[in-house]
Amino acid sequence: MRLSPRHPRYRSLTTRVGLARAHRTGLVVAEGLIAHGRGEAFDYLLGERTSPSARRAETAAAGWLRAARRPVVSVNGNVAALAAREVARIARALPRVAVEVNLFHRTPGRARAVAGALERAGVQEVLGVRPTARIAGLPSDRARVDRRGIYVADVCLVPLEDGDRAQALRRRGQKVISVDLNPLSRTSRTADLPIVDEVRRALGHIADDLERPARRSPARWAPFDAARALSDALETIDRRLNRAAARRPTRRPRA
Ligand code: PTJ
Repeated sequence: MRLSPRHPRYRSLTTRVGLARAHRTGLVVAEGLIAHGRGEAFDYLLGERTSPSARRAETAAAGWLRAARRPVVSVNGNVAALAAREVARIARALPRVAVEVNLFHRTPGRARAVAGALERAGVQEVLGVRPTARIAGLPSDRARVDRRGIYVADVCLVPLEDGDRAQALRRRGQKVISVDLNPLSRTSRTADLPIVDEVRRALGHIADDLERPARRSPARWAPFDAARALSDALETIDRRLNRAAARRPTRRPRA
C-alpha cells in the first residue's frame, strides 16, 4: 500500500504500517496492536501533541534519571517497534541507564527480537534476554528480570507498562516513571511520575533533556505532583471535548 505524505493522517497511518510489519516479524504481539489502538484513541483526545504539563513531567523524569544511582528503561515489543531510537539516545546520553527487555507475552524468540531491534538502533548492552531474577508476588512473565537491571534499579522508566508490575515495583521501594497515554490506567495512577504522552514523543523529549549539558538539565529529585499531572491530562481531554461539542452542527443532517 502506498501512503501519500499529504494524507492528513499520514503519520498515524505510517506508524500503523510499521507496527503491523513488526507484528508479522514477531516483535509485536497481536495484543500490542490492540493496545496501540487504545493509545491512539487517547492521543486523539489529547490533541496528538505533548501538553505543557506532560513536557514538565518529561523534564522531571530526566532529572530523576540523572539523579538515580541505578536507573533502568524497561522495553517491551511495542516500545521497541515505536521508539528504539529514542531508547538508544537515552542510553547514549546517560550511559549509567540500563536497558532491559521485559515482556508480558514472553518467548525466548521475542526477547531476542526486542534486543535485536535495540541493538540495531545503537544500544550497546541489552539486559533481560535471559532473565536471572524474579520479582516476588507477580504472577506474570513480567516478573522475570535481570539481577543487574530492574531487580536492583532505584528508578524504573516503564513505558506501556501494566498496573500489576508498576505496583510490584513500587512495593519494592523503586521509583516508577510511566509513559502511558491513558491517564485513567492503573499504571498511570500507580506511578510516582506518570507521563501522559505518546511514547516516541515522551522518550524523545527525555533524550533531548539528557543530551543538554548537566547544568541546563540537572540531576534532581524534583518533587512531582502525580495527581496534578493526571488531572491536567483529564482537563485537556475535557476542554477539547467541550470545545468540539460546542461546534456541533445545530441542524440534523437529512436521513
Ligand atoms: O510486548 P509485550 O509482550 O510486553 O506486550 C506489550 C503490551 C503493550 C501488549 C502489554 O504491555 C499490554 O498489554 O499493555 P496494556 O496493559 O494494554 O497497556 C498499554 C498501555 O499503553 C495502555 O494504557 C495504552 O493506552 C498505552 N499506550 C498504547 N500505545 C501507546 C500508549 N501509551 C503511550 N504511547 C503509545 N504509543
